[in-house]
Amino acid sequence: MKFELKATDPNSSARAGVMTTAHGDIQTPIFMPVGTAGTVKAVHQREIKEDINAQIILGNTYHLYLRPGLDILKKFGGLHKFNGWDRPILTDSGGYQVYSLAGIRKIKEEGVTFQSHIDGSKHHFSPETVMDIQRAIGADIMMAFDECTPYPCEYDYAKKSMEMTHRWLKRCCDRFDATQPLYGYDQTLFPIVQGSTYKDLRKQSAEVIASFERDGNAIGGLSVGEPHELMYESTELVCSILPKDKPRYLMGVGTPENILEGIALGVDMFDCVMPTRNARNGMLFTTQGVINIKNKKWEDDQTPIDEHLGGYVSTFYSKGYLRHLVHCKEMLGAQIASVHNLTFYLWLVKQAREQILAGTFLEWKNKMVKHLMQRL
Ligand code: PRF
Repeated sequence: MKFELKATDPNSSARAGVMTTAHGDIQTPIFMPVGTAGTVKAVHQREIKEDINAQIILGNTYHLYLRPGLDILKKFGGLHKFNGWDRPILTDSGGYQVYSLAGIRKIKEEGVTFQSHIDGSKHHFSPETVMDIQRAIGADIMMAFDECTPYPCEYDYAKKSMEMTHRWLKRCCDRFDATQPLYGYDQTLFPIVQGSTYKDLRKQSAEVIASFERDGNAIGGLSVGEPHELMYESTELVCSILPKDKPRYLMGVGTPENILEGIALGVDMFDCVMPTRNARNGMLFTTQGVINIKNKKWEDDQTPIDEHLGGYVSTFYSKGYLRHLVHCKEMLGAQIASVHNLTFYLWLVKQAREQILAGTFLEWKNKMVKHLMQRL
């Protein structure tokens, strides 16, 4: 994988770049729609590509391993062939989903034993098995196996956990380097910085992670309930240590505001369930601010969902019609709202990139953060 910086903002740490993967280029900064179980919920591949113009989507090791399982994925020749998405895919390692979804789990040095959230069956993930699973999925970008600590977290626990994540990373790299891709194209591995909200731990973790000299680096353990200021401080500190010439990925972030602030601090990649999950609950992000489409005030509104966005569903359907669909829990409501919100997120990072290339990012960002988070 290659990463080329195209521009750096003179007034912040924001950067615009291009990542090159076996399944095509990614213009950064980028938002990656979450496709947990091999599908971005309620959205067709054609819409992700042609309406939303996503350049890369996410998959989850934990979910894909449980269903459809590795035998099926291997028979199909990997996730790209299985779901028909021919652009890049990044898979999370399970180092987060195991903690947030699985039933009773035991974390040991060797790995994690957990119960499936689907049928209670018992499974084991280790740094090695998680590398093998991501090889079988065929992700362009694989993530290291880590432990995401909760917030708040005792210092001693955060330190021990971070040290184990570093040891797990060594095992991930050894397994990754000792194995080959299954489907004839290159894959790469990103390590993950941890350390909770402790500055000395974050610094240490960023230094250790950088020393592995992989193609890109991720920042984990944030956006887990800590105040935004702490998230920004940790991100700033970690970005000042991670190499400039490699992409930085802030995992599970966030709101439009979080993304713009993250870009200003030097982050290149983001993912979050927020645009799709909130869409299903009627929360829409628009170029004019945030809308709760279930609100009665939209009942007779004949204006488009967002006429400034330019996407198909956002211009074609009215707020009043979408309100009716979401109100009646019609499936089409979830579909339209999801496509709309993702179109907005991809529009946002594209605008940010253009502002960085033009050298005007910081001023634009400060204006947009206030504008976009207004409640309409
Ligand atoms: N680790 C992994 N995936 C993640 C996180 C993490 O810390 C987060 C934290 N916001 C989201 N997704 N492996």
